[in-house]
Amino acid sequence: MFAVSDIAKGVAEGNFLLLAKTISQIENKVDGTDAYLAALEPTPIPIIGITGPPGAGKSTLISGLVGEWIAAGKRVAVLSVDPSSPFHQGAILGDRIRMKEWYLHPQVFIRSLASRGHLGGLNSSMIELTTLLQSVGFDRIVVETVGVGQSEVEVASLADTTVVVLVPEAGDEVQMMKSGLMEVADLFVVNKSDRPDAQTFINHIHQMMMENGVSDTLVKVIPTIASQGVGMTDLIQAIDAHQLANTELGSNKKLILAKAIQLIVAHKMRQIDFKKMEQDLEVACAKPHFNIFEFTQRFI
Ligand SMILES: Nc1nc2c(ncn2[C@@H]2O[C@H](COP(=O)(O)OP(=O)(O)O)[C@@H](O)[C@H]2O)c(=O)[nH]1
Ligand SMILES: [Mg+2]
Repeated sequence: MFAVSDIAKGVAEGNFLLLAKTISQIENKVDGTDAYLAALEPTPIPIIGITGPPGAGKSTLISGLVGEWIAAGKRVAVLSVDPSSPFHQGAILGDRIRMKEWYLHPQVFIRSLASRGHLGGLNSSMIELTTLLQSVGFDRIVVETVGVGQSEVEVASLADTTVVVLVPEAGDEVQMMKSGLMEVADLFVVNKSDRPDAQTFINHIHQMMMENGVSDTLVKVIPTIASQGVGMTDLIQAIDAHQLANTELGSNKKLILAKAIQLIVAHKMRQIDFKKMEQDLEVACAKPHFNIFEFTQRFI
């Protein structure tokens, strides 16, 4: 694996080749990955998670944020995770078009990741990859995920600030309740606010927040028109304010604890021989009175 200092040197010069290779190595868990990760010296750069339904304008929004950040001299990394679906290629192509002006910019690293069949939709190496990005000189780290399945909940357990992007459309309010978005959102963005029903929708979110005991001094609702670059400054201010509050409240410690547990569970899972489990099950099931507790004990 490559020396972190060489990767950081490349990042400083706008050459992301070694970084890209290292990301692939980590995703593939090549030999030595655990030791490599354990030797990283990450900076506590907050991770910004952007989630929401497909087509809400997440990539367009990120493109706008990137524009503001690089103008301020920041280096930005964007990881976008798409569910592995027949539309995966299409989604990546779409993102490429949306973020095209940044693909070759020396201050911007963009990488699309497959979700690799991981249950909730997030790539299973996200904690590893974001920690790598925190160690090689980026100032802003963004993770884009499509809000399907459990991915909002997962991104909330990864990101210091979770931004939920919605669009003013009838029926969304019902969806929002179902998927528990109230619990995961640190900020709501109502994108496509050029639509006539935007204000009604914003009012609705405020009302739902009240019903769910979510304080609107903590969780802001920001209207944007990403395709016109409207609202980017407000959003950046809200993100910065949330991260400041987060540190003051000590919420970042809770997040670290949750990530530690996640990593330990993942590590334990890797030790289980699922092939053998399947074979043993054949035998165990053939006997009368199969007991699942007795059976699982052998694998714990
Ligand atoms: N009318 C309008 N269209 C937008 C806005 N933001 C994004 N779009 C369009 O919505 C479509 C989906 O955007 P995209 O960023 O790919 O959404 P994502 O799937 O959430 O990443 C694109 O055609 C964008 O041009 C907006 O504020 N207003
Ligand atoms: Mg997108």
